[in-house]
Amino acid sequence: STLLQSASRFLPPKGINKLSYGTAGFRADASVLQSTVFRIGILAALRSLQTGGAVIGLMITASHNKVSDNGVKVADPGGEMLTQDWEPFADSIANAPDSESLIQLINEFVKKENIPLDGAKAATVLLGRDTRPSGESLVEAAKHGISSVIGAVGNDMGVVTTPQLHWMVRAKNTDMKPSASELDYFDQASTSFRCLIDLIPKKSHQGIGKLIVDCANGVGGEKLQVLKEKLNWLDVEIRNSGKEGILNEQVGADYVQKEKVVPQGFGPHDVGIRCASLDGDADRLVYFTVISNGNNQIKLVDGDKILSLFALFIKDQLSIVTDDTNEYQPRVGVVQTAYANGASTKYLNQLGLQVIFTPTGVKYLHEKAHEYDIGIYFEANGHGTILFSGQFLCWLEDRKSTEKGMEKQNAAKRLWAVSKLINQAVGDALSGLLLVEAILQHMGWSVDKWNELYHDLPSRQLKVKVADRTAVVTTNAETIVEKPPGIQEAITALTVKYPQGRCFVRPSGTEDVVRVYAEANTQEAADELATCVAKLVD
Ligand code: NG1
Ligand code: ZN
Repeated sequence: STLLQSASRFLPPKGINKLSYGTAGFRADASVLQSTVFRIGILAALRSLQTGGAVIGLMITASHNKVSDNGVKVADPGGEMLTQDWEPFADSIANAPDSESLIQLINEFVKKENIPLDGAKAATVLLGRDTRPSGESLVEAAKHGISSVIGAVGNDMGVVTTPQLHWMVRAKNTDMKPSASELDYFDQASTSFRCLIDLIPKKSHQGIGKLIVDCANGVGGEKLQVLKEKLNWLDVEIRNSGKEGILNEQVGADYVQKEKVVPQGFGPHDVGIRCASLDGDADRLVYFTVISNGNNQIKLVDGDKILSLFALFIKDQLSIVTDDTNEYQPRVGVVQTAYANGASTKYLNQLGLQVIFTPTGVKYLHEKAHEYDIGIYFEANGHGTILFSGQFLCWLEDRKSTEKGMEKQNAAKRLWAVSKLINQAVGDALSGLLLVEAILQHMGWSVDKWNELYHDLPSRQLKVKVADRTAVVTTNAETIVEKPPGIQEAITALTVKYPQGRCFVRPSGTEDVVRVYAEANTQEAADELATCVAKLVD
């Protein structure tokens, strides 16, 4: 068969470690990924068949990893991450040693899932890649995998951000836009952004100065340039767009958030200016300012603070649109992980918002946020978005046109524009950036004013290399250690010694380490607590 022929051309190299779909798809050195990507091409085509011919996404990226790495992940019909039920199948086919065992696994799975392989339904897979040099040949491998499934076609979108690909998948399947393209993405983002700016009350309309964006030398640079040309009065300077240096090397959101120093190309001349960093595939966003005489130190404005800004704005606008006489009261939920700074959680609670915790990983946060009319989620590292329920959007559409009173109507229009601007499929640095900029302009706030919403508690993150990270088992959104026995009691005994102390450990889903996180009232105390707890798991 054609599958057997092409499968035998894509065999995994001998002697590599077992691959795992993990929290963010398969990632490894690009040179070992050809067969994995070919096989995930098959999986994506099967998923399309199983979902009645829906468009499925396949993205070639390794996000913030070094340039020699690459990876592959799959987007489901709604634009969200591949359903968790299919992850074991992804793992098993990625690790099949030869074509015969691969074909056997596929046949078993097709039977079990009742996937119609008769060619009656067409399967469509949308392909995208970031700017890594290995991307092109990996996309070719994926196309071979897709076309080895009868009736399946791959549509190559070329170089796009991860969130753009997810957005297009979603738009094609659920927004009744079968022809949705990258151009539609840019149109929707720029139109809804302009709408938010036009709705700013005249009195608070004031310049907030320019923004400088570090694009991690990745795909975000060229895409932000397109937005900048569409919004020609938007005062943004683009740095690290790709020509200045190497992808993710001392640049980008991951580097800035973890190291808390300026990225390459930034320095004393930028003191006082609002700066932002994207990661390599533009699905993470953080802001920062350069500290004067600070030896390249920065003041970080992380995902928790972006979340807090969004939550505050949404809550304000919602309180204008709704009143006690409305029989429909939209439910707002804010979703965080244990890595959220304790000061942010306290702030959100003080705003009267319900805060829920999930384990680390976008798939968990996204799923939880879906339970609300407005679900806002962010990881501290800058990945997050806002989800709106269909029921809420219907209600809002009605308010937008029938509501008496200018301010009520405007607030409804603002919320509507937010739902169009922000990516409903996945966290998106570009649309997130436009929303931050629109809200700051609306409030007339500087980045410092924003940063003063609350003060981060000092924190420390450490990683401990262990023989077997699966020996650590956690519960309660990863805040409590269940196994090995005795560890949790020891962590608690250490933590209570420090004012405002909080500490947890968990096995990483992407690296072979156990992570330790500690928070306390001083940096010295947070460092000490983290170091002591790290010794417990070592
Ligand atoms: P792990 O390695 O499971 O901690 C990391 C990040 C997650 C998420 C994933 C996927 C931290 C502490 N963890 O997961 O937030 O972004 O990578 O990329 O930043
Ligand atoms: Zn990323």
